[in-house]
Amino acid sequence: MKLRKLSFLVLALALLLAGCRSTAPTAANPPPAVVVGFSQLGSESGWRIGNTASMEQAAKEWGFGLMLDNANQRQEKQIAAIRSFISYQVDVIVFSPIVETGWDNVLREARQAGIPVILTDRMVDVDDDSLYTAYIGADFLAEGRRAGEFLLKKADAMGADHLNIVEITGTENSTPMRDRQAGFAQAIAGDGRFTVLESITGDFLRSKGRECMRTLLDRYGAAGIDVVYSHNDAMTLGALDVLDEAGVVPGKDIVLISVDGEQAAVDELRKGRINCIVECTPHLGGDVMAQVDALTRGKQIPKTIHPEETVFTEFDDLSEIGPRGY
Ligand code: GZL
Repeated sequence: MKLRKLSFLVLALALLLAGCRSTAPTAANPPPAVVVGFSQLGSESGWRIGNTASMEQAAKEWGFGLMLDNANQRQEKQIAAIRSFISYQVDVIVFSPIVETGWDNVLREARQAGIPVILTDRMVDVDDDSLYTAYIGADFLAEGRRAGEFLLKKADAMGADHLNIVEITGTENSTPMRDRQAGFAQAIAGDGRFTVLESITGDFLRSKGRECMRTLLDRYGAAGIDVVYSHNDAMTLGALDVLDEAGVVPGKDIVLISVDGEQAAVDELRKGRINCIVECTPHLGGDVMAQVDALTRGKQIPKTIHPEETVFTEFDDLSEIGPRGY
């Protein structure tokens, strides 16, 4: 334990210098009893920034040391961060895997080191699911279904007999991208009113959401697109920029369905420029750290924990939506 406290001091200072956030212990502020290594995948959206803040706040409330590494959208950086957490011998490793595959080896190394791993926000696709202790994050299939169920209701309200859909997807091979696409497809399956013309990836980035919308408008024309289904608000906001430039009235000429529930997007929903936002909460820190606490006390924890989530649509009383905080 003494070695770890000393090395926490050294490593905490090194992380501080390297730009990773850690609270360097002092005499007045002794090293924490529990240290969490958290590999965050990046800062690509308001959702992600809100998620990081939630994790930092919850660690502070629990009195845990938090070694936070931001991988800036690079899987190899996440793998390196996990290896540094192993060499430091943190109590628990938490990470949000940018994509589902490529984690088996590093997760085996964590297991060999006797360090439990909690997945937050996104899943991994591994041969042996005992390589991680728990998944704490959204049910993305349900989110996708909610998006599709809104469209069924919207099509009924429009009295539409056919609607052309374009889809702007999130990061390829990430759980939210795969399951939001699958859930949406399940909800509209068998209903002859809908054609998905094309799905292109915007990588959850506003800039790429803009590029995607421009490409789709060039390819199909505004008259050829009835619905945009975008896997996150950042890309939706980028698409809105392009629709405005093209003189298209979003929410009226083209139906927009988005996911996350960032404040900026809810503001657009209230203006009628987005028709539906499926909520995906970034506030996972409380659940994660409560499970870290249980684990470090030797308790069994649930394999899967999904947060409560809802959907905001043009058919709802939008005055009931409180401040979003991200
Ligand atoms: C969802 C999360 C996604 C958000 C995007 O849990 O992984 O990543 O929907 C973020 O905003 O980039």
